[in-house]
Amino acid sequence: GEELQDNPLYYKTFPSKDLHEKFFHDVFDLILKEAMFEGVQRDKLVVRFKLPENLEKILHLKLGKKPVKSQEDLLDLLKEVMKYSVKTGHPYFINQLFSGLDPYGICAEWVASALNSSVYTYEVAPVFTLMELEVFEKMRDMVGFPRGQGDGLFCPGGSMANGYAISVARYRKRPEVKERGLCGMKEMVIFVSEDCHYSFKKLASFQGHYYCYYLILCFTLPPKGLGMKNVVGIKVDHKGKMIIEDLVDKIEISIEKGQDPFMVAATAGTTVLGAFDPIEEVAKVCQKYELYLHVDAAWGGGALMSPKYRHLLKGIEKADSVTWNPHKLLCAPQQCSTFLIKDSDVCTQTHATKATYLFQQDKFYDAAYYDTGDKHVQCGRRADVLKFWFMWKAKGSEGFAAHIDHIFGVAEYCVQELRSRSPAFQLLLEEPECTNITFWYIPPSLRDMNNKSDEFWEKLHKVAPKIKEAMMKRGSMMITYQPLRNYQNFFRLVIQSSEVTKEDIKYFLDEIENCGKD
Ligand code: ABU
Repeated sequence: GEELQDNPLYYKTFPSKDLHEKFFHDVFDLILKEAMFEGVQRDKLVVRFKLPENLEKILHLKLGKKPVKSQEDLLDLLKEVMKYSVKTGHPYFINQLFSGLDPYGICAEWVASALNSSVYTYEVAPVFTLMELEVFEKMRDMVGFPRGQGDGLFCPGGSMANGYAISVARYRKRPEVKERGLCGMKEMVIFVSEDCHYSFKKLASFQGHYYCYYLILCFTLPPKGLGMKNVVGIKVDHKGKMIIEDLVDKIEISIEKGQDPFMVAATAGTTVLGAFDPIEEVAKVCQKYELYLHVDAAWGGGALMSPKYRHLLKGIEKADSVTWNPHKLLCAPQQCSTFLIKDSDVCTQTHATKATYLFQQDKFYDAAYYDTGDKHVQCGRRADVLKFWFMWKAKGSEGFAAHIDHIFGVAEYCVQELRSRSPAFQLLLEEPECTNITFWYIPPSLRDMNNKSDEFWEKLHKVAPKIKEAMMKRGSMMITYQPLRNYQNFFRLVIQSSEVTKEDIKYFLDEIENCGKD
């Protein structure tokens, strides 16, 4: 065919019907085949795993001065990308807190990409601005904030949503922080459960510097600021839920030390065990000590859609703010993370800098209300709202409820199946609250050992990584494992795609047994 660089349009950033139309169709056919339909069938691999040094040799990654020869070559590059990428939409991908392929969500994501918007001003993103207002109101209503009032932000991931909570809570407690940072402040403290998401530590450190003025003064002056050490872990019970007595004790200790506690973050659906903290009780403590209450429902928030399961988040309406990621339990395409807050103005008060080139106050429409960008920390921002709004249109709240009920039902089946396969499998949590199912696989050679001995646990710790390696190399499925507190490596099976069936659960457990033969 014609060499790409012989075409005078080859360098343009605008699609040409002559040059690109067939290419678009070819790419679209490829996506449908490899990522949507044939490529994610159960008889296909989840991953063609290669070690980095081998994958580097297969992929044509090096960049040069000249373009590739032809569009066929470009298409081959995309085929290569698809071939060696993990098929996270495959029903046997149960590795992470996202999976599945929502057809309407994916289509809307393509539309958002094609429109290439940036949702900071109404003039640039009129439809998405109004759409965000509608989606946030509806989500706040589901959370139970009075009359659905408040504000909302789409964030680049749940970590950033938790970071917004820290930022806003800190501003609420010490508004001078906006101008002066933490200079001269007392040591500020956040309380989280031991099993909370790691983002709280990261974002506390990101937003505040933990320091002493001079090394020599460290011994005489109290430390200042906000760092990882100021995120205090609260003990959890056997189910992974925050223990209220320990929360109260640690708040009291912090006050006695002369620190400045300002926030408690409860978790609704912890990352590993799927535990729901007792929000109502946490809220009472927050009220007593006048602390900001954030609920990280990034994972468990989807359960709010189901009349059957929303009780898991009882009390969430008492929170000041909530993180809720529809790309998790609700299967919206990545990324779809929200920060919802009861106070309508505080995000703007905390973050706005009124950049005059973007947020002109003398616009011909109500820019103070409709130019939503200044309350974010980001400037440019994708229209993540579209996929979620479109999915909601396609399913209605009832469709989301049916999805949640289905996946919780499959998770309950998985627990029964694991019990029935004892002694090969042992549950960590006998009665998980969310769709995280945590368990050990006990290979035949360990089944007669004393399961209280250190030797047993040392050996068992090595089992899950070996099984994971075997399944990755086979490409047959992907499930994650981890240690947690005193627990040695165990598997975490998570279900969020309503494509996963009871038959699939049997396949997962059979495959773990196959990979785990001594
Ligand atoms: N940040 C939560 C996602 C981690 C996971 O998929 O397990």
